[in-house]
Amino acid sequence: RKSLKETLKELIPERKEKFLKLKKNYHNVEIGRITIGSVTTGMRGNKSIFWEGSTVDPNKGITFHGKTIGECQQQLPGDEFGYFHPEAILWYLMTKQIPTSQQVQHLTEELAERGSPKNFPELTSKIIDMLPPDTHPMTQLAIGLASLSRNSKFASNYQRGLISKDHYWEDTLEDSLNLISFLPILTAKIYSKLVNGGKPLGEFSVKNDWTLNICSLLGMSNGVHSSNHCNLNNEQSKDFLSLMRLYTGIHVDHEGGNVSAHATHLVNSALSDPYLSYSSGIMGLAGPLHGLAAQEVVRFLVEMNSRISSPQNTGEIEEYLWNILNSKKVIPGYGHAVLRIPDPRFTTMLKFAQSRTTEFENDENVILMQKLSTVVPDILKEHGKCKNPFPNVDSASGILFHHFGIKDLLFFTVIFGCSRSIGPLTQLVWDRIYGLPIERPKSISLTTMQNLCYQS
Ligand code: FCX
Repeated sequence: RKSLKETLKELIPERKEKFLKLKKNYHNVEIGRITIGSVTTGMRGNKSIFWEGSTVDPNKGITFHGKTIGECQQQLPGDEFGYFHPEAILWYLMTKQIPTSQQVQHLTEELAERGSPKNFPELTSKIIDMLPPDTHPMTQLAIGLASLSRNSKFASNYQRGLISKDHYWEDTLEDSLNLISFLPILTAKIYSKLVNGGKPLGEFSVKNDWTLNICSLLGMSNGVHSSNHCNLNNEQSKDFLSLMRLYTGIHVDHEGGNVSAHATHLVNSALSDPYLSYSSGIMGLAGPLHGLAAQEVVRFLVEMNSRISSPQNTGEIEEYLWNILNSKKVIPGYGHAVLRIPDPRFTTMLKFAQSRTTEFENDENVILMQKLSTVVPDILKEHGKCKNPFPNVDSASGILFHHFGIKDLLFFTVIFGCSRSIGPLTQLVWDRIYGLPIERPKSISLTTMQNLCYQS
């Protein structure tokens, strides 16, 4: 049974050779144009970031090494509901090969061992415990991740001059797998501060897979309701585990240009270790226009339901939405910088809700979420500014977690942050394998742009 690292070792020579050949022989082949528009509207469409794990096609949505979410659900080993484990897509993103169930099991056991309490750094626990309880959970996550840098194999070996460029990838992989494996305990520490005065909500077990450990440590898997904040019956805790598996499986990557991926990749290009790099990614994910939209959507739905008579009342809903738009606010959960269709991650989450009607039929927030997905696009089209009037990934996720008892709005993006570690950290390993240099694009001033315009 070859480990992920041993499998990578065999793949690297051929792939590295292909990369170096392209880099050497095709240095000057043009990829695309950079215009004043690109520079003044957030580098939209500038194909200038090297990224392999996934691509977002405006009209197809996300594909992971070319496979859609549906194809991944069919082809990757998964649970009885067809939801692949994050460990399965981690293997797939890292190797571009569909893992066998044994390989997934092997990686699952490896992550559980790496992430067990005996290996979780005491300093990070103390730092999180010391933070004021009203510190935003995403700030806590960023601080926790940065504090783990003390444990970075890459940083210590690099400082001691013990690794050469050809071996950067190995310590980057080591740190990345440890970071991913530490997330269940780190996430649960942050959550238990929010809802349980910092007292543990559940147990970690090396026998659990990564997702089950997250659920168990959040006190959301059956048998460990050590707090009164959630009272799921067995059926519901199975549903919650499926939701967490589905959610964390499809949020792992969304090509390289989104803020969290881009920041992680950029910071690591300076050889900051994976903990510092992903901590930077999390600081970007904490932005309301990016990952924090997950919490903004839940706040929006709960507040809207408190203002309208029923989640089915189209007239009231339309009036409410126009007020939002006319006061120059955004409707969270809608729009996307690349997508021009409903986000397939949204439709996958919606399908989860629709396949469990009895569970959700009395949840007004879930009903409103579904209703909005039929009303908002036409309003945004009429409003005429938003290039993508359709629901994005954040439209459905938070409200489903909220339904099962994760009521604290500020926490949703932390779960997003658990999943989003997998894609960007995979890219860091390959960035170091390919020996990508520090990133240093040119900047340009308004004067220079004006001169360009008035000359031409
Ligand atoms: N509601 C209201 N107005 C919106 C809007 C929305 N949901 N989405 C875009 N617009 C507006 C923009 O504010 C902009 O107006 P402006 O010119 O006055 O500033 C105009 O439409 C053009 O924006 P557009 O080019 O379509 O979108 P951008 O690429 O600039 O921004 C995001 C994309 C996602 C940031 C934007 O659609 C938005 O703010 N959505 C709401 C927040 C959200 O859901 N973010 C999650 C993002 C995604 F899921 C992810 O993190 O991957």
